[in-house]
Parts: sequence; C-alpha cells; structure tokens
Amino acid sequence: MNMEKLPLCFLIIMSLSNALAQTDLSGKAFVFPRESMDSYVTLIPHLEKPLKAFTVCLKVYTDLNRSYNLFSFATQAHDNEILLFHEGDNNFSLSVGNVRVVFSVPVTTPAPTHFCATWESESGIAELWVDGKPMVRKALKRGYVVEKQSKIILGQEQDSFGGGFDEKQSLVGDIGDVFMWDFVLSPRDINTLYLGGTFSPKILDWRGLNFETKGYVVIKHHLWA
Ligand SMILES: *[C@@H]1O[C@H](CO)[C@@H](O)[C@H](O)[C@H]1NC(C)=O
Ligand SMILES: *[C@@H]1O[C@H](CO)[C@@H](O)[C@H](O)[C@H]1NC(C)=O
Ligand SMILES: [Ca+2]
Repeated sequence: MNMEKLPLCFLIIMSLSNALAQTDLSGKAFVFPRESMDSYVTLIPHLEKPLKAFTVCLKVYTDLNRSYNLFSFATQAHDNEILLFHEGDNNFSLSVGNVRVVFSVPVTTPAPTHFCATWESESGIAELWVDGKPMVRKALKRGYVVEKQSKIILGQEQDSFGGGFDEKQSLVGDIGDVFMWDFVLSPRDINTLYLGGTFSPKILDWRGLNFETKGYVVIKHHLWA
C-alpha cells in the first residue's frame, strides 16, 4: 500500500466524522417548550485533563420563578461537580465539588440573560457575571481539582451521574451560546462575549458542538440579538 495515501484517506474519514458529530449552532438555541423530567441535552466536551480553573458562559431566556438548572456537570463522585443553578428568588448558585455559593442577582422582567461563571482552584475565587456585570465574588473550594470524567446536561439537574432528574428543577425556555474554557476569562473578555464577540474555547464551543438531545427539545433561531 502507498504510504502517502493512507494518512490522507484517514484524514478525510476523520474530518468527515468530525463534521457529522459537531454542529455549528450559531444563531440557534435549544428550546425546552414545556416542563418535563425526561427532556434534556447532553453536551460532549473536549476535556483531556482535570480542571484547575474554568469559565462557563451561556444565555438563558425563561419566565420560571421556581428553581431550575442552567448547567449541570456531574461526575461519578459528585452530582454537582460544577453546577450553575437558579435557586428561586433571583438567587443563583455556583457549585464546585458539591459545595455551593449563592449570588443574589437583581433581575427585573424576564429577558434573555447572559451568564458567565468562573472559578479557579489556586485562589478559590468564584465569580458570577450577569449581562456583563460582575456580582460580588466569593470563596469556593480552594485547592480543589474538577474531575474530567463527566456528564454535562442542559435542561435537567443531575442528582446522579446522568440521571436523578426532578421536573421542578427542569428548564422551561431557551438556552444557547454555551461556551466553556479551561481558564478564567478576564473581565474585558467577558464583556466582549456579552457584547456578542467570540473566542475559541477548548472545552465547549457553540459553533462546533457535540451533543445529543432527548425528549421534547427543539433547535430554533434564538430570540436574542
Ligand atoms: C415569583 O415568586 C415570588 C416569591 O415567591 C412572588 O412574589 C412573585 O410574584 C413571583 N413572580 C411571578 C412572575 O410569578
Ligand atoms: C435568596 O437569598 C436570600 C438572601 O440570602 C434568602 O433570604 C432567601 O431565602 C433565598 N431564597 C431562596 C429561594 O433560596
Ligand atoms: Ca444535583
């Protein structure tokens, strides 16, 4: 066999399967049109090593008043390895390694809202940015390392690895522009993202997303600019 042809063949097959597996969701959102305990989206990350820092950004549009999940990253050991969660009463929590800090967010009428949560092991500092504005930052799990063997789920909140859903914690509404980095983005970068700019994230990229949907989830044009 020709040694020059083999790698080329291989490359073409690899890029084809990549193209099939990854979807550019720019301009789109996942819509969860009704409450359920069996509709969700699993995101498959590019995560090669444990995390000593991260930034997760996403956009959500809902008129729910009750608690609901924004981003649920579970491991076998910790269902809330990373969790961004609305607790009710405009309290949003970020959990790392099953430990939670709560941010009180002044929200008025329902509007598409941009969130970025950041955490870094070295300082233990957790930040929550809402529509480009920082909440007061807090201490969370200093020295911890986030495990990489994970299930990332949108729409439902995991109480076990890939399961343990509660319909009263499901998202009803739209979610999109989900990105995740393995470092803490600077305030300037978070502002750029909020204003519609993009960077190339390593772990999750909305412009090349590997995902699976289950149940009643629809992909539609997003309702925000
Ligand atoms: C949301 O819940 C709060 C407190 O439970 C209540 O005062 C408020 O009217 C609710 N808002 C809506 C839109 O249901
Ligand atoms: C929201 O936070 C406030 C202030 O910490 C607290 O009094 C309230 O009980 C919290 N509400 C929920 C639903 O967690
Ligand atoms: Ca949980």
